Amino acid sequence: MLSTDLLIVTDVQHDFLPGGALAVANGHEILGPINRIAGLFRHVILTQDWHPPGHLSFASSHHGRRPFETMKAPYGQQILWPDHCVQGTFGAEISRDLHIPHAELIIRKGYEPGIDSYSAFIEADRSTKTGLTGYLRERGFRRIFVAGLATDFCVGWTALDAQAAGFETLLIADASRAIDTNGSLDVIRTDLAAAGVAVIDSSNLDDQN
Ligand code: VGL
Ligand code: ZN
Repeated sequence: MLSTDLLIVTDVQHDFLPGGALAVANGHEILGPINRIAGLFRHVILTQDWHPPGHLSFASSHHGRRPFETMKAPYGQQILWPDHCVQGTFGAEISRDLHIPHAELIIRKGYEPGIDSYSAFIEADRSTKTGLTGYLRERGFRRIFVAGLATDFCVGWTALDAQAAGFETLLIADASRAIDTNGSLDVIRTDLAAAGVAVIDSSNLDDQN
């Protein structure tokens, strides 16, 4: 891989893995591929979903609401989730089975009590920025590869925003798994294709220079 390539490993946290509060089906299957491809990249960063207790995205924060229902938030439609990735809890920790000692940055997101953030770049209100675009530009990265959990939310939205920020963006499908609620996987596939994000397989990386 080139020195201007970056891998973003998204939300490989206990709560998204089997046994976790918002377990992604077969989420653990990405660990092998991610650990392997991370070694191909000189530059890797991690993201970490990081919510305060009582976060707006939690169904438990709204009387009578159930997980996976949709609610109208001040900034638009919001899917309600089980409590997950609460700051400082075991579930919010990055999995110990992820072996990427050379990861250079962990970017946390979703810490605003009243705003969700699937994307590592811009929160769900679509105006609050995390600062990641500036960080990547200052460091001179050109090509951004995204993998992790979950394809139809944090991985997909991060890839869309990376592409929109002007980076050539590739999503590594076999190193990601989806939640797939109410057709969300089909929606993100359509959006990624429309935006020009390439969806590739991790085996393609061995052929990249
Ligand atoms: C995610 C739902 C809620 C994700 C985070 O990492 O894809 N999904 N919070
Ligand atoms: Zn979350």
